[in-house]
Amino acid sequence: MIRYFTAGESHGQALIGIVEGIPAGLSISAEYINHHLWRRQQGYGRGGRMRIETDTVEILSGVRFGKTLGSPIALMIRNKDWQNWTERMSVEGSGKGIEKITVPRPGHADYVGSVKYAFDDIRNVIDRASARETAMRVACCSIARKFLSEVGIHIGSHVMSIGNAENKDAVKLNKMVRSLIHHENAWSIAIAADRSEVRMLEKTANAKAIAAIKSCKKKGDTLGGIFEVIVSGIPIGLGSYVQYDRKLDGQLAQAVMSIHAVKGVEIGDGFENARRFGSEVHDELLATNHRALRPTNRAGGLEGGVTNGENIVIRGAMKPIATLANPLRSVDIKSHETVRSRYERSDVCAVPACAVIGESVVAPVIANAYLEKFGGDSMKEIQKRRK
Ligand code: EPS
Repeated sequence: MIRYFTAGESHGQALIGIVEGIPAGLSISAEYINHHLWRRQQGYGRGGRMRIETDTVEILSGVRFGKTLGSPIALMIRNKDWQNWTERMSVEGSGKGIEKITVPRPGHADYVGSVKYAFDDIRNVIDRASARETAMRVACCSIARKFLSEVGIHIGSHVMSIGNAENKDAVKLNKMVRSLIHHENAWSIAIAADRSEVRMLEKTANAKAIAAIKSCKKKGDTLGGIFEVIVSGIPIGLGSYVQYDRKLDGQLAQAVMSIHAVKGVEIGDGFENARRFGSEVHDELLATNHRALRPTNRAGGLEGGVTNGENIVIRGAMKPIATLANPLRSVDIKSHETVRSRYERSDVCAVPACAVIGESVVAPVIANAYLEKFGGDSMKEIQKRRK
């Protein structure tokens, strides 16, 4: 089974990742991972940090002559900004003379983190709770994504809304998405979305979103939004209904919910379906020569926690980033006074990046379900088993 861990502080020396369980013989390169890292760094509304960093990965182990060895893969992304933080984030020394941060930002992990770990300096929380960690998550998960692409499973995403800016015509948007997939696979959605600064497929919504971010920035505020991840090429029967922790929809929801600032997840038309009659919700089965076909996919490709052969559709709702240039009230944990919260350089909107992270985190979940069904130790063995 594929497992991965990340380590690293936002302003520390580097981000580190270890990926285990990738079968032997998978072709992988730093260039492939770097492309996804680049995609994560894009988007209108990002802050100053993205102008400092050009995230690139160093593969330290588990790959030889461009192919995985089946052994743990160690990855590193150096933080360029580290050179500006060597004293404040030093591993050694006493920290004497370094200013402590004592005002938590509402909505961030600052307050709960400082209480939980008994810190008197919130910097200790900020640096690990930062969404900078997602750079390494994207790197780790892109190896699972590469594995999936070799077995015909492709992942894409697009942004559905940013603040109030959205395409109100859901049917039109759905048609657009479907036609992109029919021409190729779900990756073609990502390619189309990557052409837009806000990763939106429809021009009017795109322009509205950019205008919304611009005016939000002027006000010192932030904006969230909703993104959709689509996975194509899925065989019937991944996941299981027989035990709660084997339900693939539950596992996918956990993965997407674990992304920083994501506060809602739906599979297919999850929330909209709750307002409809059953007859308007369930995807009918129609007989064809080979197998039952469905004219609709409101279930988002999963029934009973098991893939039904349709594309997996999973959406995430990202709340607006908690760091506000025009801050809310907070409490100084040292003086216990109500004060204005502090501002620390941040993004105004990171929904486009969040969509790329969403594409990434679903990859190991689906790869594991695939390996459970068709698994083996090497790519050769796996390709044979699928036939
Ligand atoms: C991020 C790096 C961070 C933030 C952002 C995501 O860098 P810095 O803290 O130096 O500005 O820009 O993190 C947050 C929005 C957050 O709230 O923590 C990145 O690499 O994506």
